[in-house]
Amino acid sequence: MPKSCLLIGAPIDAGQRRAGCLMGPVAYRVAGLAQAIRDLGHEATDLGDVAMTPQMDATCDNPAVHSLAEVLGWTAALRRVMAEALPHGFPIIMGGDHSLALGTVAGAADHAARVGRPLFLLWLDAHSDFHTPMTTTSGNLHGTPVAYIAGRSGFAPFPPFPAPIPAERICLYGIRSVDPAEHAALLDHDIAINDMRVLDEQGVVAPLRAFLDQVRAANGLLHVSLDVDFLDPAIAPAVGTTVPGGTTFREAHLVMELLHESELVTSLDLVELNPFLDDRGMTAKLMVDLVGSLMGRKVFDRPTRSK
Ligand code: NNH
Ligand code: MN
Ligand code: MN
Ligand code: MN
Repeated sequence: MPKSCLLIGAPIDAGQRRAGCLMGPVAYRVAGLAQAIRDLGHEATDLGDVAMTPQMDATCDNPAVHSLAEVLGWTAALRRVMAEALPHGFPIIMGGDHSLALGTVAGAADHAARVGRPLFLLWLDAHSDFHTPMTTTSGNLHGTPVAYIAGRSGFAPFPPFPAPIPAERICLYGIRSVDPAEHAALLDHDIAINDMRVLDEQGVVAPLRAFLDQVRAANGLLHVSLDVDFLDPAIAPAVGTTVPGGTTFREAHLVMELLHESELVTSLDLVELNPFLDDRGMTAKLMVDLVGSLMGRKVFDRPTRSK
């Protein structure tokens, strides 16, 4: 089924400390994201970059937290943009660091409430991003969105998450870096944690299928948040927080192909691409290719044969 894709630039890098993520949307455009989608028979409209107004008087009790005014501004702006875009097509957010998901998933939750369907979240990432602004030691708010979305407390300067996603509807996938405070909190929540141990043992297909079956059974909406560091640093160097042992080229494409076949994905974030760290655009191009697989590109399209 052809989709109407809405490309939305979110040039945010306030959620971490290494400059460069704000060039992400430009890199996706240079790498030909819109055309790659059109080549697969879909529509793609580039809505340009979102504008943000910092919320200057916000404060947070944890002195480690930085750039709060900007992140709050982005959260409000992206929540609005996502909620407005969803009724019109398939939003693809071109980030920008992962703090953008504080807003995009809130907007998806607003939309889900409006249409009366449950929202599910697939988090493709090396990290669990389950800190609150009170537990983060790095002070980087890109490490907090899953906790916000799951309704953890400690987000005082942020508006309450519209309708927190119950733990059973959240799937962390590709995980291989969890801080002690996140680990302790995750033990209290029933979130599916498909860390690399699980994927090595069971393969990438079974755990993903199990989650997708749940989404289908509930007639749910599915937001996918794809962090570049989900991928192994050898194939995706353009990210500030590389963690060895990530998904391979083939595993990542297989995940995207399964997502395509499921026909369940309703919105997508592409996050953490830092083009300043890239090697001749290889990471940006790989991310575009992965979106291609998510949108239906196959290495070999087998006709169904009858005997
Ligand atoms: N857990 C670490 C922190 O909160 C790292 C988070 N970094 C990420 N998350 N890239 O995806 O600072
Ligand atoms: Mn409208
Ligand atoms: Mn992340
Ligand atoms: Mn990460």
